Amino acid sequence: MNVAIASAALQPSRLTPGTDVLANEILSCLRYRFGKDATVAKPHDWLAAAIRVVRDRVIDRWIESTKEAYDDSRKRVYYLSLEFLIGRLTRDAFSNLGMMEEMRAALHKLGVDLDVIAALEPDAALGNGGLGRLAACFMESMATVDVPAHGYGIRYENGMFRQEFSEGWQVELPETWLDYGNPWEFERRERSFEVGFGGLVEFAEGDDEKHVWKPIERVLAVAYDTPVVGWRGERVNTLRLWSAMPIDPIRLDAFNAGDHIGALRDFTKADTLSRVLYPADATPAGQELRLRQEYFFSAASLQDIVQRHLSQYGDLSTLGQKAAIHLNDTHPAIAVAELMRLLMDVHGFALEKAWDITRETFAYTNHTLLPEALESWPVHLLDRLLPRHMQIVYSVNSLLLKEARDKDTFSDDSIKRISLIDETGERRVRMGNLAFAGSHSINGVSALHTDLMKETVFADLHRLYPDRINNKTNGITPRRWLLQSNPGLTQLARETIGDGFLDDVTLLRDLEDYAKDGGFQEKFTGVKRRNKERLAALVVERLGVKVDPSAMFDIQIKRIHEYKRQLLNIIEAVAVYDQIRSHPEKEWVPRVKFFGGKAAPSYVNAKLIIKLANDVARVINRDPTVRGLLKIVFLPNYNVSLAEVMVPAADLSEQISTAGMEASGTGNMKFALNGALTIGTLDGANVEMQEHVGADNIVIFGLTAEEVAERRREGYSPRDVIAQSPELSQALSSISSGVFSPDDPDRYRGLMDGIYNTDWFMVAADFDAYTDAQRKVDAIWRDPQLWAEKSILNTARMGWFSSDRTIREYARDIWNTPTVGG
Ligand code: 26V
Repeated sequence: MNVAIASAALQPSRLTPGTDVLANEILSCLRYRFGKDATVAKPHDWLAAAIRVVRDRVIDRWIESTKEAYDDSRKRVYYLSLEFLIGRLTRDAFSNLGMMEEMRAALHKLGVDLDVIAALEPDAALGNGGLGRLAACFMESMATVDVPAHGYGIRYENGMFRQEFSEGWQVELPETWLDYGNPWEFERRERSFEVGFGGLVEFAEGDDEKHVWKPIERVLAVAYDTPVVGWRGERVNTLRLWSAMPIDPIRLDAFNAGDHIGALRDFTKADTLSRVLYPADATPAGQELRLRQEYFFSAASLQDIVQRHLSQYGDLSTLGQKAAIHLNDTHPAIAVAELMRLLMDVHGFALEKAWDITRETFAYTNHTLLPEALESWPVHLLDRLLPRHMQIVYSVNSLLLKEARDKDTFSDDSIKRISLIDETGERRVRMGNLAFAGSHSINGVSALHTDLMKETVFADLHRLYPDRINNKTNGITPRRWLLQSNPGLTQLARETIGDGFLDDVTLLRDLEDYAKDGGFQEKFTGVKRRNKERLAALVVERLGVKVDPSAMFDIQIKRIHEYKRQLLNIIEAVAVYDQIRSHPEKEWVPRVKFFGGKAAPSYVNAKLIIKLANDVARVINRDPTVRGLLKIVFLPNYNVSLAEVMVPAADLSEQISTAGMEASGTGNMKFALNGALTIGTLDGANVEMQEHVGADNIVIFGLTAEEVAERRREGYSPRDVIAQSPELSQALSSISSGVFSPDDPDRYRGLMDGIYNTDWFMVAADFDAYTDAQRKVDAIWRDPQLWAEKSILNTARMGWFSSDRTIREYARDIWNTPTVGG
């Protein structure tokens, strides 16, 4: 299906050359770069040619942006992230450059439909979920608010897996996004660095103070650069992704001796480093390859950063004044030890001085409190793979523990918790503590999450360094999540309040004046209706299921995880199904419940939840007694591009995590900006969304984070709760007894027993509050004007959640660098 692309037409700028010129450039690109003419060019060729023509225009700004940063010696920001969940790039770039309409016209002249070829671009899915998508939004916002920034990551050949369903079960298939090449990237062979592993540490000759690490293995990190265009194309930053290569691609001696496989061993070994993205976002990866990936990209990035700094300033003692290195979670935390190594072993700084420079340079964002997602590496593994780094960890640990001991207010237990080494079982290095100790700023991603960080994982470190933890509530880029994905709403807003909000999305608040205006409500609802029709068409195309666009579209899209509680949503659907059948006389609000999301391949319960949703969908969707009042649709292969179609089509956004467990959420922001009402718990950024949109315009239910903690402390008994709720008992027992799995009646017994016995995620405890909240949603829906008003107010009041605001706060409070606008 083609998703219509319209852009917020900008004033023609010096970047827009005119339709005829563009059309000619596309033709000559086809001819001279690809050796084809219009008669033989395939759709992929047209796309590649169109991209190159635009890319060439980006290059001038790119070079200028890079030069400017040299000229005025501005501080540079380096964003280190193992994930960048970009999605398609082309629309972003065309639209930010204001070239969309001209490109459309130029291609049209050549008989090519821009929407058709744009849909061919694969998603760059180099991330799992929220953390990776946030990195992509941040890259776009840094370019927009004029922060000179480089993103650093890995150029995975296989990004996030493609999800298919086989009889309702998730099947993972490799996604090969580079099959047709990647016209946006530039390979920089000349920008390559060696990265070592293993070996031993020696003293430098004649100097017992200085250590020399002699790795036994070496690989080459080769840079691939992608330009990141800010809004209106003023600044173009760089996303630099590293690809691993063997230093000697082939061992000729082995080859000539007939050992053809052995001759290529180095190649295979290096190649695996940048081969696949780890598809887990909360379960411990544990494996050596993951640590190798983390060190590989951290070490390459640091060499690059240090080299750039030295060539401009000549001396590393000023590094922290001229460079801010940001750690996106602990995945690049080994960079702290690597910078220490470079400063001490290569550049001769003493331990304390190196530690000062390091802390001045680094900052760290924590994205989860889930204990199982907090990284730690066995000491023996780090020692074998990175022996010098292990020594450095011990050295900085003694500085850290001395500071704590000197204070006299820390008990032995609290010193044990501050230590970089966890000695409670197998000795492990705590990467969160290393990142914290090595940074001058540690931030959470919503107000609630930051408070919880101070009270839980980092309580002791926070007591030792009370000024370091700060909050930076997440945001989303309004360019991708409004202007591009919802051209209808963008156009309506422009007609109503003018163009100011294109540059400052908080100006959407001017729409508040129209929230009760019947004429405007009708137009607003009309836009939503067309977005729903577009999604309905996609559902027919992908699943052969018909859904009615006048029903409420209730959507939960995100990674499948027990704490996100897709199960609560499914059980509620089962309860409603029971009700519809047992009370056919009652009036029900017609709903379509949409799901989308991937489960980590090793996460058994998450995969079972997907199967359950599909089993429940099959039964409900085929039951004539339901009379179409309830439908369930699980769209496979949820990714950024699918989100761009689903988000603008939502009436209701499900943000129902167990309070205290979702660090922020960013999908919640995308939906509300596009006019969906939220049903949600007081978790993550939902709390701040309630403050911004107003308590009347969001439906909040359930236990608070504090209450969840209290219930767990006092010994929560789900069985008692279930016994009190006939609806819940009925739903659980029908799932448990095989009503939805007649082919395997015990399939869900274990999953349901988990709720009866432990219910760690408080599904039972929140169930009645959730169903009450859903009936409240129904009541609002029955009053279309009231719904429209609340929906408009959501759009009008979500501007604060722009990632431009978030980045300005990072720049001001953490990186100490100026921004424009705002
Ligand atoms: C953790 C791990 C653990 C080891 C295995 C591989 C792996 C890969 C990713 C992660 C990160 C999980 C943390 C995460 O994605 N957090 C999400 O960050 C979003 C942006 O701040 C936030 O909105 C979500 O609430 C939070 O769950």
